[in-house]
Amino acid sequence: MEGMKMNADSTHELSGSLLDEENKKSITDAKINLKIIRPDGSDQIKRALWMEGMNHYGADFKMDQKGKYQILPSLKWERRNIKQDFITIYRNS
Ligand SMILES: [Cu+2]
Repeated sequence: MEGMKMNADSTHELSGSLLDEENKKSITDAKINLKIIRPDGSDQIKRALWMEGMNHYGADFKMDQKGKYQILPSLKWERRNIKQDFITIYRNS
């Protein structure tokens, strides 16, 4: 994302937000870890941090290969653990 600094180990930021369906407010205090599995099978695990002003959680990853990436989010909020299935994205170029 523009204006955000990435280290040499990262090429892309993955970001997202969470909404409490009961009160329609953003959840800003969840603990989110993202595991990414790259096309060559190597992986990175990072904590996604809440970014005030951007209003999203974000983490930087190295996504420099073409092909299929699998992302596994692991969320913890108010003592609840939320496990999600893999999200699959493809990089074509
Ligand atoms: Cu961001």
